[in-house]
Amino acid sequence: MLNTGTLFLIYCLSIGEVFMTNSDATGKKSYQIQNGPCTYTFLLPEPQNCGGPSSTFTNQVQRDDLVDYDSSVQRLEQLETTMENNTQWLQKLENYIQENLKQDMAQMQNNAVQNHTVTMIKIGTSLLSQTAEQTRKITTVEAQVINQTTRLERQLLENSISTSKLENEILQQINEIQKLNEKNSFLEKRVEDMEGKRNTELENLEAEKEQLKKLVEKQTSIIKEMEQQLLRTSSDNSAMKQQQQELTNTVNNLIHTISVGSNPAMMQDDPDQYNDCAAVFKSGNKESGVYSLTIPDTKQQFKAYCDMEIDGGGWTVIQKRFNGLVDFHQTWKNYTMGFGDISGEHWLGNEIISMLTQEKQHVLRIDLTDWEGNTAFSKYEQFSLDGEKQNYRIHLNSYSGTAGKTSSMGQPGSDFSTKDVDNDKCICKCSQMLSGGWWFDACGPSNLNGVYYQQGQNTNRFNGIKWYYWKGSAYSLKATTMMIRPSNF
Ligand SMILES: [Ca+2]
Repeated sequence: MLNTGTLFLIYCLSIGEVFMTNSDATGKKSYQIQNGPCTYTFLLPEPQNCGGPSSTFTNQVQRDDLVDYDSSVQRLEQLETTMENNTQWLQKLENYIQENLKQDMAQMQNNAVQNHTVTMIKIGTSLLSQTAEQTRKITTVEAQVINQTTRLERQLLENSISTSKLENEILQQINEIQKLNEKNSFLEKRVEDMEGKRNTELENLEAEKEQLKKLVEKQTSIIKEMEQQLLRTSSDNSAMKQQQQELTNTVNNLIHTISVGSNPAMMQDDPDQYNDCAAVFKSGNKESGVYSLTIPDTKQQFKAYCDMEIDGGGWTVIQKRFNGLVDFHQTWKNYTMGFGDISGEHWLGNEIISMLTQEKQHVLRIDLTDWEGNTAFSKYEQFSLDGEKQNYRIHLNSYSGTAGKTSSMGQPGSDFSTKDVDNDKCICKCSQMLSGGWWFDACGPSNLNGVYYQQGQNTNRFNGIKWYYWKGSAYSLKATTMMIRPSNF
């Protein structure tokens, strides 16, 4: 006889792991089998009194011998029947289990396949979505790359267009420069031609200038010669006049001597006593003419013309002009010592004038005559000349007279200048420009020692005998007299 529990366990072990057994109140035992993810629970009946009764039974056989034999046989038969039933039941159970197992396995396989499929689908879906994402990103990147490429291409195109434009412009500029160069060359050639012509003209002009210069030099020498001739003539004339004047003076003196009788104060007999014409006048000699005088504090004699008629007389004439016979374009030395004809046109001399006016205060009177017969005078109550070291600087004060409301002598006084000594205030040389020696300023409104112009030629002359505030700057006067007299006369 087989124990059904043992068989069952053997079976269960063959298909899985039996891991738990329990007995419940009915005496049945439960078994749990784990097979993969499945757990099976079985309830099996337990055999009762199988061990103990066997010894009891053996004892009863021995005691009763065959009394209970019949009952034993019956019992055995019952047991056999039970065994068969159990075997059948086990077979059924086995079948059932096998059926269930098959189904479970199929189910499990199905589930597994489904799970795998789902997982695979999930993985596939995930892969697909990732692929889609990657694809989308790639597409985006591609689009960006395309955009960049397009933009770069466009820029390249624009750059190439700009380059073409610039090239065109450069070509145009080069053309312009070439044209300008051509023009420049043309102009340079023209300038060279013109310079050549100009040089030729200049050479011609230089030659003409040289010729003119020679001509001018020749003319100048002729003029100088003529001037010398004129001077000779005029000096002859002056000498004759002087002789005439001396003769007249002699005659006058004789007449005077005769008329006066034996007058011991006669100037000509004792010139040491008279330093100027005022003294002569006061001595009783009231006749205008040439007198011999003595420089104050010396025995140096000099001759002077005395005007004894104008404005009370007693005037010592220091300058006289009336006919143009004496050249007043003289040197410093001549103006210092005096020149000309005392009885005619002359300059008394800066040294004598300086000595006289420094010795005592003097009045200066200037009488002027124009070519229309008008006369005028200018008078300065104070007049003096410095010495030669101060360039015979003139000092004037207290102007009055009819020859202009304003003095034509510059104030304050100027230094004396001659053609060879320039002391004026002009960057030019006034004496050389205006002729004569004078107290030029720059060059000032007067010059009574200018060129003597005859009637009809005396206007529009800027280097003539000028007294601006009477007749203007371009009128050359006919006659002038400058004379001095002590203020206390
Ligand atoms: Ca000068």
